[in-house]
Amino acid sequence: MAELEGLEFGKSDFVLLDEVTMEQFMENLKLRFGKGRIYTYIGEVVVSVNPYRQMDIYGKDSIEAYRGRELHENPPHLYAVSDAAYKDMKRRAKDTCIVISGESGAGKTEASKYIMQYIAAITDPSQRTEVESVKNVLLKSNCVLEAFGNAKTNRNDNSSRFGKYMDINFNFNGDPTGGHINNYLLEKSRVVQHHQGERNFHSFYQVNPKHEHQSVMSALEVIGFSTEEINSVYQVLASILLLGNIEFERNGESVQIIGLEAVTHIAELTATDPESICKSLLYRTVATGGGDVIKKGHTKEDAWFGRDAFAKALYERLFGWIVSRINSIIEVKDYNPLLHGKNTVIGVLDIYGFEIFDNNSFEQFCINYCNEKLQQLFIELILLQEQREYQREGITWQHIDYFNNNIIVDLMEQPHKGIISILDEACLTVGRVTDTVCLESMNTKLSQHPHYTSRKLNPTDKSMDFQKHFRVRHYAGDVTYSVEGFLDKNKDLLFQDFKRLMYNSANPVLKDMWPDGKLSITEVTKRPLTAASLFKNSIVALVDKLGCKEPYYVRCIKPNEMKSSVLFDDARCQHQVAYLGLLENVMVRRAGFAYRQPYARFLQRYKMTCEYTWPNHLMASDRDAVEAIVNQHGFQDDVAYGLTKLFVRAPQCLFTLEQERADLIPILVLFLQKVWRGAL
Ligand code: AD9
Ligand code: MG
Repeated sequence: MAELEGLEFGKSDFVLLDEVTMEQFMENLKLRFGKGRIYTYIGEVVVSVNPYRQMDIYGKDSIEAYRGRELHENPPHLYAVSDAAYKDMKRRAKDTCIVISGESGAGKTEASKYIMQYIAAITDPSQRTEVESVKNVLLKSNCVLEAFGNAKTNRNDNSSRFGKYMDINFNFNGDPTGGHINNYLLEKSRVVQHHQGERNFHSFYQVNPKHEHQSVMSALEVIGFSTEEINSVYQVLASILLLGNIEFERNGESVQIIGLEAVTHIAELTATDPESICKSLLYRTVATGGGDVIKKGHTKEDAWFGRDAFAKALYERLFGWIVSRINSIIEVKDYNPLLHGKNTVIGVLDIYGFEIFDNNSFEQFCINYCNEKLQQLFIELILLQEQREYQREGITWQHIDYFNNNIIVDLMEQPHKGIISILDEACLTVGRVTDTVCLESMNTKLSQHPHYTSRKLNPTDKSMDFQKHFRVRHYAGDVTYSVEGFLDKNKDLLFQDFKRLMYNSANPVLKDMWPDGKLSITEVTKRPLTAASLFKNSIVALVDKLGCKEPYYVRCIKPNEMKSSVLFDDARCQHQVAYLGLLENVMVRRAGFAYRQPYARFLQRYKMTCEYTWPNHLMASDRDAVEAIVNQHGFQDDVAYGLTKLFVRAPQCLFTLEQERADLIPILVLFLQKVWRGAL
């Protein structure tokens, strides 16, 4: 068992702070980071600070130390929450989930991998082939998803450019039987454009560094992709790169392609013909009012737009296809609840954190919307969880005031009035509605909203071009969005011709990625949902899914911008603590009873501090023995007795007990040594 931490490492649970102030919170966080203690609790929530160095805390010994133990028996660790989520799922046959949040580079993806490794390590002791293979596929899928969904950004060399929610299914024995991955909003614009110093998705560079390429290839093979499928994946990647070599020039009235060799090459790779590719790049098929179908030539701008949209869509479809292929391999098959018992789930959510950049666009808007929704869920669930625990234990619940971000969520998602609706309306309006016109509409409709600032209202502020920006006061801080490109990104238009082109590919794998290419132009009358609405729907579904599970939280903090293992940037960390709502979290936890522990465990830890319980008690129950400890210390007014647990209102009681325990241990050790040596 891992050694419990001494007091020199600070408080292992923020609820034990003397006072809940930002100063004390930060002091404790910094002290612990400096001493290599990267995890700290707030009750059952783990606060994690990215160490930016290899820590010796994830090995087999650590796994054994945490296996089957209760949360506060060992120093705070991801493994402890993973174990709690697993035990909860197994003992109570209840679905649980672990929600990991924090900004880019804070350590979410690493945390999700450690959690999965832990779960894999503690399950299936008899190592049955079918369970081992499920575990293997689940672990290998990380490698593949990272290769195709991660990229080097200015903030993180291995930044996830998509949100990931993975369900792991378990049978009644508690062994993994399968899983399912949901992916959210892949940042596909990176395929055609990225900031200086950043890169495209890793997958585009793994043709050269041989070992990386091989590890992805072997992961694909282990998961169960066929050779044909793996070849197809690389053919699509190569085609996207080649599309970048195609350019357009005006020739009289029409537009022509420069780079026909690239077209020929793409045709070979995608099992289509060069002529069809040229047509799709230069024309679009439209249905006229009279029901005729005609080919309309692109302008040069349309052709560029079409080419980029095609490259982005090829990648997005490829990524989506890889995920669904993995899902089809790991889905639980032949599960009969009558034979196999209840099928339960642990979900792990690793999703982009709140983003505030110098230039915030549509993607940041969506990501921040998602974070508002998750924050809303966090507040509701943390409070609800507390309420339920009080009910279970028969203790009276007192109302707690907290900041409710519903008002911001409404600003973004409310039908007809919210920003997403206004954007959608602008996208559906016939004729050329520009980003600026759409902004005007938002300014008019939302100018009274306390969390929306029309930049136009303050034209003296020269820091931003007021015709292009609006500002939202998010729970995590103010973000100024540049509306430029919002409508195009929201419409996410891809000419139907490209879909048909790919659907007609002679390669069945590629065809499979483009099922909607089957529709003829006269059938494609209904407008597809906009990108923002699709995203909104997927996040609403995600929140529903998480809402009916027992949640565990990991809140990740990035200690500095330099990827340094020793630097603790006070201002940056404090900002994150503030917007993750960690202080409020401590307050909620302390508002009623800061600390609670099952009677047996409380007794085990503090029995040495009371003459009636040391070394053993003779009372009717552990609860009575605990009462004896409480009474001897005069804590009667600070506690309540639940059915199975003692609830402690004032953390000071625990400090006193901890201190007494720390003072007594050396004396007891001396005493025992003397007994052993026969001196007593
Ligand atoms: V992003 O939103 O996907 O851009 P994440 O996922 O929050 O971001 P990530 O897990 O990728 O961050 O961590 C960034 C880097 O920090 C990793 O590549 C590691 O180099 C480093 N890191 C994070 N957590 C740990 C850890 N527990 N131990 C050691 C770590 N290094
Ligand atoms: Mg990540």
